[in-house]
Amino acid sequence: MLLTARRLSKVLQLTLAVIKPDAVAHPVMLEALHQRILDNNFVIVKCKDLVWRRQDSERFYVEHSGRFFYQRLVEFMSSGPMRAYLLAREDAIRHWRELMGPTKVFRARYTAPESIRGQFGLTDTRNTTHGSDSIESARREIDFFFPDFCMEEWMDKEEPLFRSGQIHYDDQKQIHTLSTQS
Ligand code: 3AN
Repeated sequence: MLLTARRLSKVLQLTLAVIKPDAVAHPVMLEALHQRILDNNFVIVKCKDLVWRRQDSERFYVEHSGRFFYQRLVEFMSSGPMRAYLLAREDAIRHWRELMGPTKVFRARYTAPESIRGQFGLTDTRNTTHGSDSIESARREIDFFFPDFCMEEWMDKEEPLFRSGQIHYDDQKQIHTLSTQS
């Protein structure tokens, strides 16, 4: 599919988005979330399905290790397959978090019923998606999920092309690629 080239003036920002095991377990929900990403003008730079070991979950959420929900969270995040996305957009971090809605599902349902968590969230732990909350955490989390990806190199070489060029959505790979690469 050829996307209409949208010439953007602001530099694209990268963020890490994760579809958690509660949503990946339901193919229809997973498909709806993938479509939601596309409908909201995110560029899908990378996408991968994976399963965490308990140690991965503990390491990723180490900042929450003293919290009452930590064990529950660690167990849940290593309980089944999930999907990680490397997304690009102007203000990607803010836009993805806005699209996810509040962490707490009860609040999401009432204050942001159209949000992903408002629509699909089950509990405060099984809340469908994750998103980086700052530039620093995006850098750390992208590195955690996509260790071979070099952010500096992408910003330097690919970002200007993604921003100004024609982008193809590759139906097979389910990611965007530059037209010049196809
Ligand atoms: P967010 O994912 O919205 O950035 P964080 O970073 O505060 O929220 O929390 C990380 C994850 O920990 C949440 N996505 C959720 O799965 C879990 N969590 C946060 N707060 C609670 C809570 N009060 N009860 C249960 N699980 C929670």
